[in-house]
Amino acid sequence: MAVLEILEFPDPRLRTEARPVADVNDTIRKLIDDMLETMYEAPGIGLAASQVDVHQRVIVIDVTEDHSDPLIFINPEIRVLDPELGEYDEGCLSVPGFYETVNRPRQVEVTALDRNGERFTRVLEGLLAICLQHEIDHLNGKLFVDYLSPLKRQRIRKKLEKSQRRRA
Ligand code: QAP
Ligand code: CO
Repeated sequence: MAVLEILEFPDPRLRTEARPVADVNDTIRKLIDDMLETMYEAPGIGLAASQVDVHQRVIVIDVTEDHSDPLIFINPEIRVLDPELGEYDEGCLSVPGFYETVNRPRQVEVTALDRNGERFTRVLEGLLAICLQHEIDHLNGKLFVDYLSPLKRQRIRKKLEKSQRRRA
């Protein structure tokens, strides 16, 4: 297993639309294991392959404190079950240090493939529902900062560019 480099906003590669996985094989399973290790090491609760510069539709999520419930979603499709929007203070490993309120549907049904390529369907609510929608946005080249005002987004971009220059 390996810890992968996480792309940071405003890296243009985060805007790439990810392609569906054609075959859930050992290469994809290795990617999943590396993504889980990368997410746990960060630490974070969700990671999309786009964030590690792999533009395939793969997401890992674990909202438990003890890393006991890793969830894998390959080629996820969601359907909104409860269109009522809930507010959540979201963060992102690609936007380190910034948390802002985003509104999203509270309850969704997801159909996806698991790490064996088996299709499953699950109803998600609470943080899991929010996190899955956030990660699917990544697969579509979208970031939570896109929901903020242009002024807020610009401020975040300037601060992150500055810290990226300091590290370079
Ligand atoms: C997405 O985000 C998410 O700023 C997952 O300095 C987050 O794991 C969806 C993280 C909240 C819904 C609600 C962020 C770690 C982790 C940071 C994460 C940071 C270090 C973010
Ligand atoms: Co994110």
